[in-house]
Amino acid sequence: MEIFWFVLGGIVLAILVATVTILVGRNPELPPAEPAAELPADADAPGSDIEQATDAQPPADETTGGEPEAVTDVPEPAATRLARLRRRLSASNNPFARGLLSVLAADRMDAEAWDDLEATLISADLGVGPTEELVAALRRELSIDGVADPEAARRALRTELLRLVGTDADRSLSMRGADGVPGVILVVGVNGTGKTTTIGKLSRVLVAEGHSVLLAAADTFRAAAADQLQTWGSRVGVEVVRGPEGGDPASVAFDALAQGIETGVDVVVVDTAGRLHTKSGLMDELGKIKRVIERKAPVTEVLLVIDATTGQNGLAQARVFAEVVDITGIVLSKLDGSAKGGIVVPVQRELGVPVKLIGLGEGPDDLAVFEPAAFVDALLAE
Ligand SMILES: Nc1nc2c(ncn2[C@@H]2O[C@H](COP(=O)(O)OP(=O)(O)OP(=O)(O)O)[C@@H](O)[C@H]2O)c(=O)[nH]1
Ligand SMILES: [Mg+2]
Repeated sequence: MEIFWFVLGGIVLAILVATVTILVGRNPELPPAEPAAELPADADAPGSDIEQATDAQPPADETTGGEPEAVTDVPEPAATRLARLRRRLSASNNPFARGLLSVLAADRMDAEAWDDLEATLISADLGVGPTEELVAALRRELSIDGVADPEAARRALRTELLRLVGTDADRSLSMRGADGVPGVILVVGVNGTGKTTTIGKLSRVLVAEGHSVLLAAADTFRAAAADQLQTWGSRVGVEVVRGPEGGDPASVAFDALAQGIETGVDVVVVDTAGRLHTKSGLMDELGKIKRVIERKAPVTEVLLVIDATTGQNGLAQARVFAEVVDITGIVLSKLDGSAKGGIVVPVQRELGVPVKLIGLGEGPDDLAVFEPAAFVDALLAE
């Protein structure tokens, strides 16, 4: 019996020892568990490496010509641009549209309403000739269809406005250079019309469409002008060729073309200094810029930027610029909030070239391809 208790005691002791051994044996595992607990800290390191890698991306991209901005600064798609066009031209924002709608809101088109319509169209710079044509056509049409219906008046006005603006013209930008040389877009106009801003906005569109673009800062009057262009360019990863302040603008354009040909870009866009059309020396200089560029490559598009708010004066400018450089397209800037949207019609007639682009604000995506139906619909929208 004693032996039994002795054996039992031995077994219990053995179990105790084994338990203690296991417990103690586990304890040494705790320290490794602590480093394991530090793993998150270690994991932080790879984690921060990842963050660093993310942070490091922009510098890495800097070597590829400021790509990060091209990635982050995504131009607005055409569809929402058009929605904005509608908003900016609609009656709530645009005095021209407001004038048209108030006339159309009349119960009946009596003599006074016709006079009001005529006055609205003329003050919107549609021009006397086009206004008379439009009013005569409307009166003809509405006298057949029954006079008093404002909806019929709106439909007729839409048809006639569209006819005056024209739907046949090719409004695409011509920028296909011959034999692998870049297309060249030369941008001209009087001071402050929106040339540089338009080029900035246009660069974004071209880049978004997958074109490679080079900008030429051939406005050497002010260093700030080249800086302004550079700011626009850098946002979408587009390089700017610039010269010394006060240098020869033609030679900057020439250098840009040389670089554009060498690097094989699709299109070179040349910004020029604003110049009064009445200063013949400055106009001669513009002619020279174009001739010098054409030693390298044909200028495929000459865009005249006209500020829509300047009204009839825009026509006078257009005439003189067209004599010096063959204008191939018009950019009507500052149409947002302008009561002068009617200038589209006389300026196209005067020059025989279409409005191709319209500026609708100071924002980077406030430029739209001019689409007559969208333009007229926006003007006549409720
Ligand atoms: N509201 C509005 N402002 C515009 C538009 N386009 C340009 N602007 C503004 O007009 C001003 C002149 O624009 P710029 O692009 O510097 O004009 P520019 O023709 O290059 O001027 P110069 O080089 O000095 O002849 C700036 O304040 C622009 O933000 C537009 O479509 N709408
Ligand atoms: Mg400028």
